[in-house]
Amino acid sequence: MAISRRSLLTGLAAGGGGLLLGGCSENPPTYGNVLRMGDWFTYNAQRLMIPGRPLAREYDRGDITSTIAVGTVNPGNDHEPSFNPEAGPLWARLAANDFRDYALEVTGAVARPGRYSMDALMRFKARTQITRHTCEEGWSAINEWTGVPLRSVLEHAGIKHSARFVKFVSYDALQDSIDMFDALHPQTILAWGMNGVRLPQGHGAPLRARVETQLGYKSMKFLRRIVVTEGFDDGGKFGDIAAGYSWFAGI
Ligand SMILES: Nc1nc2c(c(=O)[nH]1)N[C@H]1C(S)=C(S)[C@@H](COP(=O)(O)O)O[C@H]1N2
Ligand SMILES: [Mo]
Repeated sequence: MAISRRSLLTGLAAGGGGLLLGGCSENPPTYGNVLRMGDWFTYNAQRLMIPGRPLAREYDRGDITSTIAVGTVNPGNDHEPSFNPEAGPLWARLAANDFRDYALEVTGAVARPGRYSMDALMRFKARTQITRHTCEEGWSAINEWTGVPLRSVLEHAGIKHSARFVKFVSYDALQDSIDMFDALHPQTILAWGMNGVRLPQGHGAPLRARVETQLGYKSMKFLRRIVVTEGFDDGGKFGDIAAGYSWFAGI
């Protein structure tokens, strides 16, 4: 399956340039820093070499491996390295009530900003995929993920033509973003299920991103909010760059 060039251009072309054609100043990972030219090259090389939209490999149920939860496993625990004093206690309160009061906030460059409860998210047509998670630290694991394609939620909220990135804000002290190309990818889902059960706490309950085209750290757990942005936002002290990671981690 491929996202047509037309839908890509609809999503990206506004605002002068567009990702595929833009010059350096339009490309997110460098912003003037020579050391980040490697990111710029990887990003552009991938985007040029993959004009269609290849799917990440999908596996069979028998290939599923055990997985440990890494990074934040409990955003409500103030001993966690990425504890967020503002959001962590909110998550703990929601978790105590089985996330019945949870709502994902969708804001930014959308026609209809809003909040989506778990029930609302689960009413969208779900996608299930068995994929390999590849952590930047060298391990990988295969699991089945079920959720709503990010694309469905973005289209429901009404993506503005100026939209170019989707930012993920977590209940811990992490943020990340992906470009519209990956956001509209059919395997980019907001997962609420894992291996046939509701997403376990340590793996990002109640909702996490699965970005199958990039390394594991791009699959943000414990989603609080998604913000559609027109400009690149590196997440400041909450972002990849501050943590020493590449913003673009295509695989
Ligand atoms: N909010 C949040 N998301 C996160 C992390 C984290 O610490 N906090 N760790 C990332 C990293 S480095 C990896 S490898 C995966 C781990 O997912 P898992 O715990 O389900 O194995 O989540 C990613 N998403
Ligand atoms: Mo990771």
